[in-house]
Amino acid sequence: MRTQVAIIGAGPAGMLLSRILGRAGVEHIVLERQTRDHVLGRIRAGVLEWGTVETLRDHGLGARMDREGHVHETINIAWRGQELLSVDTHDRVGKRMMAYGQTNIQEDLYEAADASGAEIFFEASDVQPNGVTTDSPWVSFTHGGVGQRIDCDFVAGCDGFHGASRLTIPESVRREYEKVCPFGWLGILSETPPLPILMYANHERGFALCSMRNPMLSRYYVQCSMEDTVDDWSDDRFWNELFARIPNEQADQIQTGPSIEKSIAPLRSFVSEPMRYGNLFLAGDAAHIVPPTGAKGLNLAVSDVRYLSRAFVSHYQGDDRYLESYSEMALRRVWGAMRFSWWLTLLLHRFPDQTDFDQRAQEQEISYLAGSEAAQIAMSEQYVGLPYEDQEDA
Ligand code: FAS
Ligand code: PHB
Repeated sequence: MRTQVAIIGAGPAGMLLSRILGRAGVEHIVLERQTRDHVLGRIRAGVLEWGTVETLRDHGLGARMDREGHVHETINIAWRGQELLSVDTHDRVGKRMMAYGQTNIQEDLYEAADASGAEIFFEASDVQPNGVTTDSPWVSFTHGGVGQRIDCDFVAGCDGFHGASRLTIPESVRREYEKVCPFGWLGILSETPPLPILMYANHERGFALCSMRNPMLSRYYVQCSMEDTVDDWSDDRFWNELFARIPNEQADQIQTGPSIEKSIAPLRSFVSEPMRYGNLFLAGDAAHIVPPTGAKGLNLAVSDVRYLSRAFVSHYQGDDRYLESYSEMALRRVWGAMRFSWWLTLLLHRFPDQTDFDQRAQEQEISYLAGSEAAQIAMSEQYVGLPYEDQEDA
């Protein structure tokens, strides 16, 4: 087979890239290791930066989000057991956030791909980029037991943290940065009305988070040990721990119910530089992982794809300046999100070696946030998403 861009991975990054390239008339083929249903079965992100909302709308992917999504006006931080800091991001920086699950976005992306006839190979195995430092790279893979080859101009590695693309870049070229958190997030979904606000909690027992997916689907998290398994956490234990970490006023608003999904996610910060090697370009989790505290993972995949799709489309219009600048431009935003996510993770979690001094210092920083408009503007502009560099160019 022959195409212009071979996309590895049919998660949010790969499928948004497919959508944007398809609408721009750039030929591409998508290769996905799992089945479509397996990808759709993942429970991941839930909060969208406003730039992500606008990007989805710009590419005809906003209708269901605008019908079913929930616009958040405030970020809320519970602390000292009963205190609640509420920051109105629209009041502070003129932007809001959208609660709309990654699972829904994935469904919308696949529905749009079906409608446009995008070529996707699910259950593609042994996917391997080849010749990426030549002008005629190709991707080899197996599908239905048959060896296949796609000759292309570019390979887009959108295959997540465990994918093959990043490892195609020689170790001598790759610079990797990693910081692993000594705890995880135990998350549940329950078919109950959610707390109307997005609320994080700093508590001496540990972090908690109250979020949503829709008016009858709640998403809650509590910080847990990485030694824990979901079997250690009955629903009763989960609800009791959540209520122990949040103010009574909000706890009284929460309707409990059986969990329909329960999982423990590790927290890590990871960046692999550069995000380009010859004609191989990385986007999304293939190049970076952020702790979910700042709700940046999915949003960074979107910003990478905005920059990368513009680079490919411009190339076929005879302009290679965005190909040349892609890695540096994407990494500027990645590191900005990395720093913000790490700052919020340090502020809200109970680290194993934490002392009473550390706890008081965290509470003091939240108290400072509560009293400082400048501090709230700084937090808001990063949480809702800084402007994209392509918007400044426009
Ligand atoms: P993805 O990992 O989503 O997609 C990569 C795709 O490539 C997958 O479908 C995979 O099957 C496929 N693939 C892998 N190797 C391949 C190969 N060799 N050949 C072909 N295909 C291959 N972010 C948030 O903002 N908030 C959250 O709360 C949050 N929670 C998360 C919880 C978990 C357990 C995980 C793992 C991540 C979470 N994230 C969260 C981050 C997550 O949302 C990612 O940022 C987002 O999925 C990134 O999208 P992609 O880059 O497309 O990577
Ligand atoms: C979620 O709704 O899953 C969510 C919200 C905010 C975060 C992380 C996850 O920071």
